[in-house]
Amino acid sequence: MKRLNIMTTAAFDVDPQYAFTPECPDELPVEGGTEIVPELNAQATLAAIRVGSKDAHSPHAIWVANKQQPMFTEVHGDHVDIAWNQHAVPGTKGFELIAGLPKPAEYDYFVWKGIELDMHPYGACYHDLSETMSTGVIEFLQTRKIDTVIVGGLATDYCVKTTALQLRKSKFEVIVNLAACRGIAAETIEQAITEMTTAGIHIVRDYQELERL
Ligand code: VGL
Repeated sequence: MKRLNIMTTAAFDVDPQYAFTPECPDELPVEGGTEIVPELNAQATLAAIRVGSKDAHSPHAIWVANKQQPMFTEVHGDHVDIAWNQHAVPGTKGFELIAGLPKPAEYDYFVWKGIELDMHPYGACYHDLSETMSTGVIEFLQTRKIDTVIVGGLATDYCVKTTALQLRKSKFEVIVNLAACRGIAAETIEQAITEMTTAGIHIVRDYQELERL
């Protein structure tokens, strides 16, 4: 890939919320989730624009796991797939960005996703699973003449992967910084890396490798 040009590069913080950290054990805790903050901040120094996203879910969403509908069971609907533990409910700790990150209003663009009871998107670029209703972030990056996006966040194997693939489909050069991500399970992380590489996404180990590009 060609050298990183700060002026045309954006950094994307995907769902770096307590919901996906061990601080919220009843939500979707990802080992080491809070450790990504210094890497997200470091990669942002290589970018002119910083954008971010957050899950914003109702406790009454149809995909919330319960006794009748345990986690991972199939949920029927156009924009839901499987049941997940309740997570990232506005007003709770799980909704908050991990300490050390900017506040949402301090980003250049910010996406809140999954507010509808019958929609559970993974990627931050579309509100729906069929990827037709834009959240506006791709158009924002295009307007700002961004051609390269460095991506990190939680979790590698779900929301980070889907966001990176969506950006790639819109012709951005996409770099996923593994040190700025943590994933849910080793097997799905491996699969995600293969899928992203196949799509032409660059994978780097950490900020130091990014700096050398
Ligand atoms: C996520 C599973 C369910 C994520 C969100 O942010 O990666 N994963 N909801």
